[in-house]
Amino acid sequence: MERTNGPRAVPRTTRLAPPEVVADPPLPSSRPVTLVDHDGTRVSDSSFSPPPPETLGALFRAMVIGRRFDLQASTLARQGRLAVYPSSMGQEACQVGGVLALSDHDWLFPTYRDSVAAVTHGIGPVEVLTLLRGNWHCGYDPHAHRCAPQCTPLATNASHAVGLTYAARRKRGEEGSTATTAALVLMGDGATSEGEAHEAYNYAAMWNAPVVFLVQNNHWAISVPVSKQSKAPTLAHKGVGYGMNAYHVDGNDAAAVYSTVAHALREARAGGGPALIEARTYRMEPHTNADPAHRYRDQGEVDYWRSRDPIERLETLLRAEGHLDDEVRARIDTDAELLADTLRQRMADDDELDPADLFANVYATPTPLLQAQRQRVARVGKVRR
Ligand SMILES: Cc1ncc(C[n+]2csc(CCOP(=O)(O)OP(=O)(O)O)c2C)c(N)n1
Repeated sequence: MERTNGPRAVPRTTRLAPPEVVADPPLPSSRPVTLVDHDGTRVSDSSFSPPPPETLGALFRAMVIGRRFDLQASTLARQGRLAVYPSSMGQEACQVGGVLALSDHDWLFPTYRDSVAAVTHGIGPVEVLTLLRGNWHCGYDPHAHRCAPQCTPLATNASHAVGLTYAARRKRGEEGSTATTAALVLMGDGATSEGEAHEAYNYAAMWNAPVVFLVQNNHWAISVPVSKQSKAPTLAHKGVGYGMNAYHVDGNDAAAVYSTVAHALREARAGGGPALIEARTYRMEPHTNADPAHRYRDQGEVDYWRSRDPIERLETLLRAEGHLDDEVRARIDTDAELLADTLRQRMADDDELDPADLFANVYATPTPLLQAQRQRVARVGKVRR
């Protein structure tokens, strides 16, 4: 008689195979990769070699120029010339280290926080700030610069990068080109909690997309500390869960960020899969010029990170090793001042902007709601570009 209760007898041929033995994936270390300590001394690392002196010099120069640009942009926001500005002061090692590791075929996918990265990528400072002036377009040609528009919705740039590299691989097959297009996605600690980040990580791993996600863990998502966002031992562990290469790096050490991103991009281009890099750094300024940061974080915390300044750290090393002196430093400062002067001048001289343009290219036939919004904005009048 047939059994009605209990497990069905499985015919011998369809029994489940014994569990496959899989190699343990390498877990990111709780000690971040560091090549230059916060006092400017070298640290040896068994996995990553430090960049050569000329690259260290280029990283330093780009950080000094980036900080001057950032300070000028913050001032322009206070003067009302920009609608808003999210400063990346203190995060220069990430902004610059990631971008200088890109090759000519690669793409950059920045967020609103990553204006210094975009300037380092070679986009004009005025063009980078176009969106933040309230213009309807991003200010530069993404294709010409291989740089996506700065993204405000969190983590959407991560999916765009996966899609772009996947499409580039298909096109490469059709066009017979041999170069692999890789992408660097910049994102914050808070963005790693977004559903879209997880979809992007999953597809990147499934499709073996050559994408490197550089998570700038600056400790705060507006007023929410990272400890209230994630239970993972490090944010890099999130990459392991998706089957990605994952690294945890000192985000105020430009040499370490550069070497790790360059390594991850090389691996990704060679078919080794995507990577998630957590770079631990700090947001020195409020979330934007409109955010009262003193209401949710201690000055002591800010001072601690100020003593870990990424620019001073590399300067100490370069001077100690004879690659930087007062003369070279003064030349870099002059170039940085020139950039700030040009930016100020262009912001003062450029035509006024009509905010009604924001509505011009949305729909062929605008909805009643958009029409009402347009009329309300028109009452405010023109603003300076
Ligand atoms: C999809 C989405 N949800 C919410 C917001 C609102 N928002 C803007 S910035 C921000 C915090 C982001 O923090 P983090 O990712 O750590 O980046 P950071 O600003 O520190 O660079 C939030 C929640 C948004 N822009 N997009």
